[in-house]
Amino acid sequence: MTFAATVLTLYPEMFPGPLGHSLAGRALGEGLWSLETVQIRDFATDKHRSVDDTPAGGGAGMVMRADVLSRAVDDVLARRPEVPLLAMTPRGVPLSQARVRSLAAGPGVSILCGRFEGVDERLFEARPIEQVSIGDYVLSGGEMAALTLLDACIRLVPGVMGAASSGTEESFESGLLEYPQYTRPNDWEGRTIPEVLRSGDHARIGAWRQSRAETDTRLRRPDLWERHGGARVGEPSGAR
Ligand code: 6GU
Repeated sequence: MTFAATVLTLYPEMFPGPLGHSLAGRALGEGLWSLETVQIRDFATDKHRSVDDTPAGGGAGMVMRADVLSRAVDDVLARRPEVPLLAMTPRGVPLSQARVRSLAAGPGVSILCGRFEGVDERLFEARPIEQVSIGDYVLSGGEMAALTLLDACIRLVPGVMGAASSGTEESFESGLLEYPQYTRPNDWEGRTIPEVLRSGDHARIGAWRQSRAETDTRLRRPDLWERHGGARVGEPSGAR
């Protein structure tokens, strides 16, 4: 079974883009995932093929029309009824590694890429669309966000990553940032690799890595640390 990605966009030439290279590109060539783009403009009906109009209530920019988008969305929902449909928008629910993992375990994903100042809200009321954001900053459109989401999914599709621990030892899988990594040369500009990592003592190495994952998460991502459980009761705070 392969992971079927369908992207609804005004800019199909942006795909596969970077996903045609490296790990994802190799997997695409091997048929481990597939990519279809749908040109939203093909569902416009007027002679100028318009897909957007001025915002109700006034304001800057243009809003994507529900009537045009619904025809594109209905076409994809009819052809891929078992595949979840997402819309990339800064108004969406933040993407998580847990959601990525659940998508990668399924039959694929369909993704609507918004442009301009947004999408007519009535589309989201009338169709089963999950609105997703990739972070608290604004992109000029959903295409780069869709590429990001697809990259995160594809590397977890069975067969894509090979033996590389299938990604379960990484940042966010444990609810913590990953521990730092080092490689040779041992001495670089007078800085040496922590002795414990060269000791061959896997119990000590495991304990050191867990400790660094916790310290780094607490200092860099207090939000994650709090969700992970934060400072444990009964543990002396001096140990951290
Ligand atoms: Cl999913 N789309 C856009 N346009 N901007 C974003 C985003 C998505 N996530 C964060 N910023």
